[in-house]
Amino acid sequence: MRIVLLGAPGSGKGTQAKLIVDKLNIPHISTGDLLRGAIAAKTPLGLAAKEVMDKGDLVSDEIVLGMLKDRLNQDDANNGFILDGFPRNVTQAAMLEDLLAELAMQLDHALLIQVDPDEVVARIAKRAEIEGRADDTETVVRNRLNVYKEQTAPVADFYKNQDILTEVLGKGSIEDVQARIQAILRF
Ligand code: B4P
Repeated sequence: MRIVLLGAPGSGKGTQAKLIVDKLNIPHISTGDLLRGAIAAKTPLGLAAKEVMDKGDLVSDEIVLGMLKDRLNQDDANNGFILDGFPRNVTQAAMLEDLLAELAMQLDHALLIQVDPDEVVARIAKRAEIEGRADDTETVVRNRLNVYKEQTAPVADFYKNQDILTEVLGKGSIEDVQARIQAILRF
């Protein structure tokens, strides 16, 4: 199964993706995690990405696509994957479509996790206390939410037009949300 997970920052994409891969045995590909890995390894790409991520802006489409292409070419992605945090704008959605066509692959589902902005801010504030991520401060989170509204929300229409979009209520416990996702994906 090939799945794209969409949603605002803190909507639960990463949290839900980890639970889905445990059940479906497909890789969880998070562009946020790939970028944080490059930062931790202090690669030139990571250093360039860090400055942009710390402000809550989007890293360049070319950098993210290059990373994603390398990841999708690994053997474990042959039988399916869950993409978390990609595509982040309509350009990336079109780039993904081209890349999948090149690999003779097709998406099965785009899931949009819907959570109120106040809930998202509260969740990220909690994570900030635990993990101390540089982009989880209140000012940066507000910018990330604006970037989401302006650039990422339109991606939902892209998949709605392809008839593969399903909205998932992201309210309630992690288990509640997972149960809704499992009902949609039927596993
Ligand atoms: P991401 O790593 O994607 O960060 P995120 O949006 O905060 O993650 P997520 O939404 O998965 O958080 P989660 O739900 O797990 O991106 C970070 C940055 O990387 C971006 O701002 C951008 O700069 C860059 N980037 C990434 N992809 C890019 C791309 N394609 N193009 C360009 N730039 C890109 O968790 C949130 C918190 O909520 C957790 O603490 C979790 O425990 C909690 N939570 C989850 N579900 C809950 C529930 N039901 N109830 C209560 N708490 C819950």
